[in-house]
Amino acid sequence: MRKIIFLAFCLFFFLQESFSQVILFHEDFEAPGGDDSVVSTTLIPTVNDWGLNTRLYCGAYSQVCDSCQVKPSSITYLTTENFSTHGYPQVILYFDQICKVDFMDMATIQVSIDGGLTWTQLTGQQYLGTGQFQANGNHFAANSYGNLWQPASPAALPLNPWWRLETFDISNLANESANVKVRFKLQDGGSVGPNNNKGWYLDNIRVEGTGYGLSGIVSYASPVSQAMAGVTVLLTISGSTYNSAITNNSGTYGFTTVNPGTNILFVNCNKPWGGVNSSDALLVLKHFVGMIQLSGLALQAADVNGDQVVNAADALMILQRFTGMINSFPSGDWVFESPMFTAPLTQVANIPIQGLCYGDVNGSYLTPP
Ligand SMILES: [Ca+2]
Ligand SMILES: [Ca+2]
Ligand SMILES: [Ca+2]
Ligand SMILES: [Ca+2]
Repeated sequence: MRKIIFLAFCLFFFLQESFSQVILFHEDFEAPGGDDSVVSTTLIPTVNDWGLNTRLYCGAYSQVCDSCQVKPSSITYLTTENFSTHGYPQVILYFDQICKVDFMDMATIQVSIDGGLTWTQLTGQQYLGTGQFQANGNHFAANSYGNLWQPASPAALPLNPWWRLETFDISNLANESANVKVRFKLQDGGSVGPNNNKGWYLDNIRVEGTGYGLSGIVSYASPVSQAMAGVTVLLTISGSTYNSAITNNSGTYGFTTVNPGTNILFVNCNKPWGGVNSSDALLVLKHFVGMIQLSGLALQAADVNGDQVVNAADALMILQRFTGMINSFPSGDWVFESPMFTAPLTQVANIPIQGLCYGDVNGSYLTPP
């Protein structure tokens, strides 16, 4: 249920924001799932493990975090389940933390791209936050935010205003990998044990990927194709539009991120209809009697009555509209290609889209700007 609610939440934001990242991993420790997508392990098992904590939490809907106090002469890990970053050249790790840990103990973060066999420690090279991290030797401690975490008072009890959001760009370590894990490593150092410090608190661990972008030119399928500015390109999955873009003066549309799944592009165009005369009707008749073979977009544009076949009825209707006997087609005014592709994309994609006015089988229309 937690995941369903979360997916609905994500969908809401995909609809609200024009450029969204894709969430590749997420753990908020909330009920009913609790800490079900992370695993706690320790080198010397004791009762003092990573565990849910309901006294501290971060975020409006949060009621629980995960925490661990330094264990004497030991190392404790909180490790995420595997997730894939395939198709995402940019990968960002976020988490909220209170690191009320003695400076000589070591709270570090590591990334694996082989399902946990080997690990790479995150350093200042990846860190995008404002806490003291690299200067600490690439670990967090009670001194990471000046006096906020009261480094001079080891026994001070952490409070909810102490939460800080951390951001690491792990793209250079963990992009395009099928078996990525992140782990939080808490290691005893200096004097044995936590030195009265309450420990490390984590909430809202998430990894977001930015996929390969998609762009292309929308053009009118005339013999010399004409770029179409100001038309709307819709990005859809399963019939639902989750993003849209308007073509610029060069007819170019662009999307920075594409949601995973089978995507179909559609075009909305409100430009005036035109380009149709008896030459088009003649081409449709020639196609009907087998003298020529219309195909692709021209064939679609020929079916002006929208009955899925191209015959003399379409040719007649084209003549009727050209001569002003009718002023619309059952099919509508515009037809565009609707390219389909699968995401995540494996590289930057360029997908051109062509359109025609219904009836303009020979593409003679000079489209308005
Ligand atoms: Ca939480
Ligand atoms: Ca210690
Ligand atoms: Ca027809
Ligand atoms: Ca024409």
